[in-house]
Amino acid sequence: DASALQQHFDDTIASDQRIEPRDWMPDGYRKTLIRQIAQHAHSEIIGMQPEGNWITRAPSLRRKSILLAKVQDEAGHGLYLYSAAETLGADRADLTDQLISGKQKYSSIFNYPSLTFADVGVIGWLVDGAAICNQVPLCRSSFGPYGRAMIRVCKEESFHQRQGYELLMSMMRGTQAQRDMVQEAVDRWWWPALMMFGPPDDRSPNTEQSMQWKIKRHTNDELRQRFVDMSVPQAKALGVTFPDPALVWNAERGHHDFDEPDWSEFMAVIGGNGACNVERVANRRAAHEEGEWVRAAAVAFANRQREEAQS
Ligand code: FAQ
Repeated sequence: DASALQQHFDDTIASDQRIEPRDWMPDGYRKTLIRQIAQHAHSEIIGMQPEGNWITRAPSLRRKSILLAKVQDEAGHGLYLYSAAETLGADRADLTDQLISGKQKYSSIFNYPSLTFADVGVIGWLVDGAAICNQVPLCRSSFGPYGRAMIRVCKEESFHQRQGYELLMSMMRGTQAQRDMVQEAVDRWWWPALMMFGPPDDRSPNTEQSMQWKIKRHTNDELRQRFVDMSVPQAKALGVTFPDPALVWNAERGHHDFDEPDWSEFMAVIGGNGACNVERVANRRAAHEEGEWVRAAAVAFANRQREEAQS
């Protein structure tokens, strides 16, 4: 009966076991996972655009091939995550419709423009860095397919992060103009990177329940703090600064203090009013519409093969 199913679910969560697709789960748990996984998948797909912008203009063949491979990895992550959402009963075509109609969100970070080639390095370093910080704990998420997907995704994101850092190291060894370009890109991406972790805990409607369900393993503020602490020594080694005068080591807390991002900007961006929201979604919609004949051809081919196998 219903209470026995709920009890079994609660016990599974309490004993740190995994919930698998065929297990009974509360509707809210399923809905929350579909929301988070879909948003995550959409982020990977939309996240191809800021860096994709530089593929044709990468300064060398080596940088171009690295960037191509990285952007292609993001597509793979997106597809992998859509598959995880499908194990919960979501329909992939429906999720795409929700993205291109603006009903489902994707990460705020991808609504900022990538203005110089240094942005490619900074996205790798800070954006992939924040993504890893957020996603490593998700490898222990209570839903099996999501946790397992995160393991592979994190391995690739770590590689991406080093790629970004190495690119920036090269630029910092270059001319003063190149160093200035890196600093300018860091100044633009720092605050948006902090916003990736979501609203502060006291304004995060989903955190408490998601922590109870062990979908999330840390709160938004905990992970944001971890990211700041991790990034400060990396910035020092690189020779750049973050645009926050309040950023100082607090020996008592054993953490860095830092200022709040502009949460009204965050709300505007997730509400669809960031610098690039319209362009990002329009590009995704155009790709979907222009790809219609490919999907139709794939279905026709599969049908013909099935008919041939039957005859
Ligand atoms: N942007 O109650 P909470 C990548 C929404 S990494 C947009 O705190 P939650 C790799 C939230 O959905 C980026 N929306 O929500 C890459 C909720 O919306 P609702 C993707 C945001 O879920 C690198 C509302 O605000 N990573 O793509 C954001 O408990 C380089 C209230 O917030 C993931 O998605 C935001 N930043 O915590 C690719 C990781 N923050 O209820 C290419 C998985 C919050 O209106 C290049 N997701 N919202 O529908 C998570 O860990 C969580 O969903 C959080 C938000 C932490 C993002």
